[in-house]
Amino acid sequence: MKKIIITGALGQIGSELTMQLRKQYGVNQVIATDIQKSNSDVVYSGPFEQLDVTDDKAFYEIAHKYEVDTVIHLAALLSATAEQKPLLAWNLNMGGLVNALEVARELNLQFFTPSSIGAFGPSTPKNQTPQDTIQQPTTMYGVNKVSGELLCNYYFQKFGVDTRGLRFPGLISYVAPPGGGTTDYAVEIYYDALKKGHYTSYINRGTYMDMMYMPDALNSIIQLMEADPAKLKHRNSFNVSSMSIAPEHIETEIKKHIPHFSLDYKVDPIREQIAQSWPDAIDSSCAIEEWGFKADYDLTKMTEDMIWQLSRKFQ
Ligand code: AKB
Repeated sequence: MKKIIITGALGQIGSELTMQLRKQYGVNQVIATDIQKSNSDVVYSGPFEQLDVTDDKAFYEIAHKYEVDTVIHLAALLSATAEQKPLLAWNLNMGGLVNALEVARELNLQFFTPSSIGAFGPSTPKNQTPQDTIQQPTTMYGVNKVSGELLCNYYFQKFGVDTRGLRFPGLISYVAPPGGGTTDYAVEIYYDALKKGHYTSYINRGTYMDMMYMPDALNSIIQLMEADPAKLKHRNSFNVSSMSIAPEHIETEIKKHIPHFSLDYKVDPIREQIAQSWPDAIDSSCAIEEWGFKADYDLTKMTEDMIWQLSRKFQ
């Protein structure tokens, strides 16, 4: 039975992944950690430790104390915040990652960390972006993600650490909000649709980005971690996407449920520029071939579920 330590467990992915893994592997098999402590199910439903991932000793001690066999390292700053605080992003994103990899090497742990569509840049092919292609990002977040992918591959090749990763698109969820990302608009639009019947988008009409609904993201992490290593030609990290969309496509879907919904635009030049530097639509075929990646939700099905879940939440 797996025993997993998760960093950034109170973040957008961590909040849901922790609960799903506890359901799947048992409550005491999943050690949630985060730099902060909050009034959340993640903290009270099983083991929880406060951990600053840049503190290598504390990281090692917690992993050692609980005798874990897997580390899922999620703690990181997202793209828009990283652009505002580049030095903090470097120190946290790279410092945290190398500490997590060292713990995995020292304790012989399986390892997962997410990369992102942010690992691509303006010189990357925009459509059907291949798994192996030019990666010259122009953001601090992207620099962190490319360096992180290379570092994870290095730990696999040099030390035999079983490192695995996914290049996530924007993740959409009704549970925990994202914070500081470029793709956050695609979550905010649903909240505002229900609360105000209106959303002002900071991403421009016609700006495409890849997205994925959180249940598909969680399943893809679990599936990749359980995949037969002999079948993996790639490691860090796999392209995965379920849809390539611009704000007006979400508007059309929301209007099917909330006909009076309206969308206008007040473009934020920083986040728009980041979005413009990323692909429009990445190609997930290596993930499909090597470990059977499959997304259950397209935009229509995701919108139905988001609206239903958020309506219940706001009742
Ligand atoms: C962000 O917008 O920074 C993230 C990502 C795509 O990695 N959601």
